[in-house]
Amino acid sequence: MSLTYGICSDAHLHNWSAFSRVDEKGLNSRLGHILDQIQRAAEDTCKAGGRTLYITGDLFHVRGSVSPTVLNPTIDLFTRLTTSLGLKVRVLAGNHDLESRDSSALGNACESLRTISGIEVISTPALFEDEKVVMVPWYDRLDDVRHHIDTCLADVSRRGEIPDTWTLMLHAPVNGVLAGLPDNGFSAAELARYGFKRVFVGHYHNHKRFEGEVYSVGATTHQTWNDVGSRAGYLLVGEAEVDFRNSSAPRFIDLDNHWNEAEARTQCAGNYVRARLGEATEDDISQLRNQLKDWGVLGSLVQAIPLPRSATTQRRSHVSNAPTLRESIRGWVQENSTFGDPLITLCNDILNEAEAIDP
Ligand SMILES: [Mn+2]
Repeated sequence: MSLTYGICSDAHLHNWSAFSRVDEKGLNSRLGHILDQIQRAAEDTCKAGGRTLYITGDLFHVRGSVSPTVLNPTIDLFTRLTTSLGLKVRVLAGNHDLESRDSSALGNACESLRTISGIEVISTPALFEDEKVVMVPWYDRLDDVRHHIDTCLADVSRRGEIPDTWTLMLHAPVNGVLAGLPDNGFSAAELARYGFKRVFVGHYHNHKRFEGEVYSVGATTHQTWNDVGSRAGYLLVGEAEVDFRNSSAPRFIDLDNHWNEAEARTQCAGNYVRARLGEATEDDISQLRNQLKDWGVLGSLVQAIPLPRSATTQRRSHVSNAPTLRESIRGWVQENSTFGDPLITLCNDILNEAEAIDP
């Protein structure tokens, strides 16, 4: 029996609009990138000697409605994975796959794949003896998830086995995967305490490894500006190790002013790049856009507070009469605070964010 398998999560198959094109066959280019990454994960799983690809939820993006131009290429891909590669694919229900709040076969969009031989769709908790994997789909309330994990554990012990030879896969929030979110999910420590060999969790879009062999799988690719800085890709799981492979799909990145020319080229090429200019004229903006294009970006978003082309002098004289909001803040910080320049920079960044527009 092979003890190697692959795991993908949070593919969010969708006709994404930002930066997408439609190819000659009518396929959305961004949907194509995601399908390609699932295929890559499947191929790498086979190369590593694995026979199964697990998908830990949110295969689809739009709850309760999957468009034919998304569904049909997805069916084609999964058919190829099971026929050409001979893989088994196990697809767990995530919240985005579901029309309902809790997982059920009737409301799970992934069930449309179950007619493909070799695809198993997990809409209710299930144990797979062949690779000793427990899968628990999405339930809105954490206590329901806990209840289902307990039931599966009871099933494991009824088989005369101990949990530490089994692996748990679920779709649920885990605290500490994404910065800035309140801790209202599972703690990794709680999941580790169940005593499984490993726990793999889909839902939050960032790959992260916790103490106690608990892993946030991470999304298959970047999807929006919320993903800047997150780790997207897929996992190859062996008996002794878990290997994270970065997605090779375009990423959403922020232009960093500290990059030199060569670094900027490397970082920008083939990615979607956001740049914040602050106050800038139309000329500044188009100059930066051309620069980004020259560096090979696939798409760019330049955020700026536009100034009229010829108004520089006018603005200066205006400024001398009445301070801008930025100048007022600078003045206040200098007079009243010991934090000085770092605080002024922080305030300006917040203002840039608040005032930013996509021209
Ligand atoms: Mn989710």
